[in-house]
Amino acid sequence: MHFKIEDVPGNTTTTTSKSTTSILSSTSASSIQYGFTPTMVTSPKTATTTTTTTVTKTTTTVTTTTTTTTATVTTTATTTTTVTITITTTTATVTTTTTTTTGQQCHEIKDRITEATGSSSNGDVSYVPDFAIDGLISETWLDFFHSLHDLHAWFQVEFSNVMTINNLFVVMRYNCCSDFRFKDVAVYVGNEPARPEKVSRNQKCTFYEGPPSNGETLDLVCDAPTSGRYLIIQITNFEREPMMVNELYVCGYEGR
Ligand SMILES: [Ca+2]
Repeated sequence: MHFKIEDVPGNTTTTTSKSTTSILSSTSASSIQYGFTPTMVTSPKTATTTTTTTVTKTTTTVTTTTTTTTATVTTTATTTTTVTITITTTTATVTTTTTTTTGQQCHEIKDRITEATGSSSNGDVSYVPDFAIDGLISETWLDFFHSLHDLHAWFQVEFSNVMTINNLFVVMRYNCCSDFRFKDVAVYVGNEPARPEKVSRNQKCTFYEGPPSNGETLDLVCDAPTSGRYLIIQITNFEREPMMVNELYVCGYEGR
């Protein structure tokens, strides 16, 4: 039994079915600016707000009927007036739907990733680094990147060329552990690959204190556009927690 991650429940045979979900949709974007054809994807953080407005319209129709009787005798004259008023009320309902999109737009550059590596893998083929860039989100106990309890555990992707990174989406592991392990995480971008047990010396793109919720998608925005051949997601504290990445989406463009 090489499946030794301590947080897997006792009866693992009931939780090994795979279920994957892709959360991002793609549309084409211009290739003029970036020298290649980037993929436009919309943030998975899309909220829909529905507003219902009720308008009441009142139409009033007044019909007046006048009857006049005039006596022909000289002593008495009588005039009778009858007024009939008809009121018609019409109610109309107008529904207005407003869709509000939040989060960052992303020129996704997964196709520029040539290799994914980790500070280690926990020894099971179900947790190798490639699962973090396969385009799928695992909702099970398997099929995401999971390192050992390394000091300053990290996950790294290498690009085919120098890329400038604006932001990234990191999908957390479902079911367990992200809510206490993914803390004090820095994202570094630069030309130096990650080293065992060492905090990266590349430029820090952003820092996330955490922790997130299990299954949460983090929208991490660089403090400033940051360029390099490597993007490294690394735990910077000394708690020796494993790095786990369910899926990574990197947003940027080629060059500096
Ligand atoms: Ca994945």
